[in-house]
Amino acid sequence: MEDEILRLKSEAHVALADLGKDDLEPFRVKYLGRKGLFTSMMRQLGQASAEDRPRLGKLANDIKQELAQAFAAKQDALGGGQQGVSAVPSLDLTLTGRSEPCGRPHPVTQVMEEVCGIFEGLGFTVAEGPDVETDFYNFEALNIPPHHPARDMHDTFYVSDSLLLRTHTSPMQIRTMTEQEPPLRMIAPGKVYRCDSDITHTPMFHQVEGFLVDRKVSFADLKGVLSVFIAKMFDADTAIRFRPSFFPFTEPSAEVDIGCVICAGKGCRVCKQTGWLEILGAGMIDPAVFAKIGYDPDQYSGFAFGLGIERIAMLKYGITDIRLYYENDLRFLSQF
Ligand code: 2U9
Repeated sequence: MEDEILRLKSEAHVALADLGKDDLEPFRVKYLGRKGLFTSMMRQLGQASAEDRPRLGKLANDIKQELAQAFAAKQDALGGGQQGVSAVPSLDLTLTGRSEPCGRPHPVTQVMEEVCGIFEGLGFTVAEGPDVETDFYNFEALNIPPHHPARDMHDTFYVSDSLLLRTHTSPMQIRTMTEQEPPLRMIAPGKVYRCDSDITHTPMFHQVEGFLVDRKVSFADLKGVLSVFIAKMFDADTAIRFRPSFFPFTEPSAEVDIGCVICAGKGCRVCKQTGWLEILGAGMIDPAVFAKIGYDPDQYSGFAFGLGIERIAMLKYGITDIRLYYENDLRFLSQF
């Protein structure tokens, strides 16, 4: 029996040496398969004496293993390996799978949705409009006539003499007022464009502007709405202050600061040692704007506000360079 095992071994190795790619599977079936020569040889071991059986069994097993490895090497060499038919298992089904990286909304989108969600909770509707606007909706109707110095501040990208990339989302408020009568309570989120680029400015950024128009709307209403927004967006006990300012489309106007979220008002590099961070601008809609779109300023009053989403997200997450948002570096984006 031992001679028979050794003869089968050398026959198989000679056959393996001459194997071509098409002969792989027939070889495997003939020598290593469930009904192959080695398997039937093992079965015949039952006829060997009880004394020889363990030694012969081990010999036949070792030779089969060795042949299976030589066969797998041949398969690799010929490029003929096939999952499931390989003599040596090439697939470990017990291994845990590789996890696929999972995408998520961009941090600017996340903050945009959070801001819009807060105002929607306060009863504001959402209106979106075109990125390419007319001079009338972007400037003229907002009390910014040609040659007004405020036009310089907006660093406008012009498409033609009368068409431009909107520098704020205020045109949507004008469009809404020309189509609907008060009471109105609306926010306008979207992309805006200004020819400006440094660590706090990108040529495209996102704004949410909002306005409320009705009879007897006062600055107190503006303070109430913005206080609720800030308490929900940051901490409930965040300090707020309104500083007088100027915008051509609001009178009076204010810039709104919150107590520095980094140093809690003590003074640090981010708040330039003031303890305060500017987060939005606001004011009572200038009667001249109402006159432009045909509302009677004696009947209606309203407030408006505007905020930059990238800036809010920078303050919320402690981001120091606005350009990081638009470099598509997953090491940055996957943190949010
Ligand atoms: C209408 C009337 C008034 C919108 C306003 C601001 C103040 C403001 C800036 C915040 C940061 C722009 O993104 S930013 O650079 N915006 O300070 N925006 S009041 O006022 C309006 C809008 C529409 C009809």
